[in-house]
Amino acid sequence: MNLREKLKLYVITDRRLRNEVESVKEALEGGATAIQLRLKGVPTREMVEVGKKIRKLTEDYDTLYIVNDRVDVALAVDADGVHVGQEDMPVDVVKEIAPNLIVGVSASNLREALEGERKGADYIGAGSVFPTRTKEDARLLGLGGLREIVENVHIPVVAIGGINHENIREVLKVGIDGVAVISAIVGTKNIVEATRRMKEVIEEYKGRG
Ligand code: TZP
Ligand code: MG
Repeated sequence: MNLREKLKLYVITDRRLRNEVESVKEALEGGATAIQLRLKGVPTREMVEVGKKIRKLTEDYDTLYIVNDRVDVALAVDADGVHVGQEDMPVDVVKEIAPNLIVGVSASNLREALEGERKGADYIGAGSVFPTRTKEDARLLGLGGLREIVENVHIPVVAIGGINHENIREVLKVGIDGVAVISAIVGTKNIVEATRRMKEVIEEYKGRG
C-alpha cells in the first residue's frame, strides 16, 4: 500500500481523553490506516514503553505508525515515521540523522507547507481546518487555506483540526489524501464504531480501491 493510501484515516492519541494503548487497539479494530502516538509532558522512558506496545499493535494490523515530535523515540520504538511541527527538529535535519523515517510536517499556511516539501517531508499535516479545543495554540487554516495547500504541493496532504463525522465531507471535497482526527474518535465512548463510521465515509467518497 502506498503512503497516500495509508494516510487515509490517521488517528492520533490523546491521554486526556483515553489511555493510548486502549484507544489504539480500538481505532485499529475500527479500521484506522495510520496511528500517531502523541504524548505531551510524559517522561521519555514512559514514551518508549508505551511506544513499543503500540508498535506491536500497529504491526499486527499492518498500519502506519508515526511518533509525534520525537525523532529519538520514533527510532527507539521502530516506528515508521515521525511528525514534526514548526518548532521541532527541521525536516532536512531529521532526514539527515534518520533517513529511513517517513517525515510529516505540520503546516498552517502555504509557506510552511512548501518549505516542508522543499526540505524533504513525505507528507504535510495541514490545519487547523476548523476550530479545535484539542490543541490550544492551533492556528486556523480553514478550508480555503487547505485548498491552497492541496493545489500547490505534490506530496500527500492530511487535513487536521476539528474534523468530525458531520464536516468530513466538506474536507474530502477539497481533495486531501487523508484526515487526522483526535476528539471525534478518541473522545468518544465507542472508538471502534467512531472509526468505522468515519472510514466508511472516506471510502464511499474515494472509492474502495
Ligand atoms: N494540530 C493541529 S489541530 C490539532 C493538532 C494536533 C488537534 C486536532 O484535534 P481534534 O480533536 O481532531 O480537533
Ligand atoms: Mg510537535
